[in-house]
Amino acid sequence: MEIKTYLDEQRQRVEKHLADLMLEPVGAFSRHIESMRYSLFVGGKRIRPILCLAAATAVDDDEKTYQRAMPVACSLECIHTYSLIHDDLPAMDDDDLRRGKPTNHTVFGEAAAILAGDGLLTFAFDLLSSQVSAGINDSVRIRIIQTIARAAGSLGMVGGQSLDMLFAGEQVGYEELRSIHRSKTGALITASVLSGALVARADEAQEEALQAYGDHIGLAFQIVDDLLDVEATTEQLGKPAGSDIKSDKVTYPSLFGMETSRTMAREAVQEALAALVLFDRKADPLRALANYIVERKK
Ligand code: GRG
Repeated sequence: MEIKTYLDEQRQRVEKHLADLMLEPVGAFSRHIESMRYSLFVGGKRIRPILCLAAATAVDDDEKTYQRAMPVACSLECIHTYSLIHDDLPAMDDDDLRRGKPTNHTVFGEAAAILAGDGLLTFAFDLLSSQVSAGINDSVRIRIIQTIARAAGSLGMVGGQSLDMLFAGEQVGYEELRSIHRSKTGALITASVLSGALVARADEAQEEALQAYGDHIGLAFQIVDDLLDVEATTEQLGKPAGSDIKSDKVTYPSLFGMETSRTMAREAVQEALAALVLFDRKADPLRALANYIVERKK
């Protein structure tokens, strides 16, 4: 499958639905909603929603299942975008470029950016509770909400970010690094895959396999992110390159060197592909996404 065509097409479908579902900037809250929309529509690869849709398709390739997964996919992008807005704040990474454009707080101010993040996070759960309904029973819906809430929360992304802050400037070892990344980056990626599988009513073996797939690509994604921070340009990334070195962060390249890190990312992708062995051709988009994650240039 041609991954570029697939990604472009999926990104467009996600963005169309995001545009349909997102609040309109009218009325008393228009400036606040504008600030949410700014970061949501400014760009981004949309990897998490696409993983959710591809996982649903791997289990059941009926278009109805894909459509049912779409609001879940959109909610994941809202949560991810909130995390980027907050990550860029002066109290966190203090960055002024994201997705190739000025960061939310440099455009709207710090207080408005905090609220834009809060608004997107909350809106994601509004979508999950109000838009994920047709063809999905309440117990499955609750499991989807729980899976995403846990991945985004204190034992997932928020917890990982707090560890990242706690260890800033310290010479952490591999175990700590792995644990930061598993929660900060990996948890939401795995939840994206699992929530898509839940929409499609995956059985236990499929769920287990997709959990393993998500864990391995989450690791590969993070290693590649570290490699790109060293190798790519600010223009390519749409965010400041070299920021890990500047902030003296322990990363895969700083612990293992570039070549070993690249090998580790490729091995993680091989393990992700191996986890898909029980799936047929319907999982080809997931296979292509795993390869894309390790070969990506931004
Ligand atoms: C503030 C609660 C809170 C969490 C922040 C996401 C995050 C946690 C921090 C971002 C720092 C970072 C560079 C993490 C590495 C992996 C990552 C999440 C990269 C950005 O995701 P992409 O590449 O971005 O999918 P786009 O813009 O394409 O959506």
